[in-house]
Amino acid sequence: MRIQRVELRHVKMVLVTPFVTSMGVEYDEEHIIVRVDAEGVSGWGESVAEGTPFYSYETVPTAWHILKDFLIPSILGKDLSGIDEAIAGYAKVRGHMMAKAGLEAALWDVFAKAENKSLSQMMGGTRQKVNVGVSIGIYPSVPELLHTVEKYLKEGYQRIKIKIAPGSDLQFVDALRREFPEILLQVDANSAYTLNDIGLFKKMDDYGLSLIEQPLGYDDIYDHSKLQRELKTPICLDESIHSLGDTQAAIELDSCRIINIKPGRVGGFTESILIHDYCASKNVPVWCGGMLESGIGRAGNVALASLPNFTLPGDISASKKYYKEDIVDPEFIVNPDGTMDVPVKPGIGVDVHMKNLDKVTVRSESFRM
Ligand code: OSB
Ligand code: MG
Repeated sequence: MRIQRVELRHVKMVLVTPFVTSMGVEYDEEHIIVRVDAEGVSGWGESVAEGTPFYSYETVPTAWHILKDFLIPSILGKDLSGIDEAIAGYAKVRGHMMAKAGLEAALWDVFAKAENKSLSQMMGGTRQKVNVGVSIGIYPSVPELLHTVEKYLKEGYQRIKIKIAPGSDLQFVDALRREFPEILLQVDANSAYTLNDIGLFKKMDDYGLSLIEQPLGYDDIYDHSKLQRELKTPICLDESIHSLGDTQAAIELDSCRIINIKPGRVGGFTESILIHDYCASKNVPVWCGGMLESGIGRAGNVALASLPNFTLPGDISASKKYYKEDIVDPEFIVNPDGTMDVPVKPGIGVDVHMKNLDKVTVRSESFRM
């Protein structure tokens, strides 16, 4: 496929509810939408670099720079045989996984549409529906959190993840467990603790949590192995994992027993699938994380989660959980049984809602051969 044009759009979408984590409060989400045109086919991807360098060092401006000055020039005008050739062309760019993943996703969509296959089929997916969960920010009080959780459970979500931070942790876990003894419940600390907090995690160990996500340093693998040794509850790594190599190190060191795969964090679907396959070979379950994506990024996550070793419900929620209006048509919905349908149409399997996309675009730039 000859790559004729690439367009970047900086989008800013207002969240339905502000998202509070140990990293701060987010009121809106900024990402980059990538469009690649090749021989009459348009492919769409989403780079999940955010407006702030708090979850990751990448931001919209850094991803824009890397895309514009290095990644796009490496594919523009080329007649690519496939996605691997594109990846090989920019492999010398170190890091910047979110920038890479946005472009790679658009290329997956181009090649899938050209072959008349859904993304799920292209990736080797085996499910028509994926099990989904919801990620809930930190609430000011226990009653407000209980009320929110009850609402999501009624909508069908199969598991609840709450964000925790020092001072906003055990009281919420304790209250949720009392109220909902049977639900799949997990916590995400986004690196807010250190090994000095081992006493707190030992207490949390008694609540039958499915996992504790990224309790320690955002780039740490070693300290997590020391914590995992002391706990029955599986640790799940998010921020620390950027590649298959990181995954192998974490599993060999027993730093975690579950992996959160976010395509944006590991450079794209290709690396995500390698991590999935390795974890499957080690009997390590994986689940698909989220970055408050629009429907464009969500479509890729749903397709990825249709692979066989995605055995735990993902952070893949309905469009309306995040945004009043999505930029795809139809928007993503959650079935009453807590599943989401995997799109079957070619590529991302949903149409881009151009009018809504224009409304949230704050800057765009296009590049031609
Ligand atoms: O740590 O998983 C995280 C959102 C933005 C940045 C980091 C994280 C998250 C979420 C939300 O937890 C997941 C989602 O519903 O998209
Ligand atoms: Mg996380």
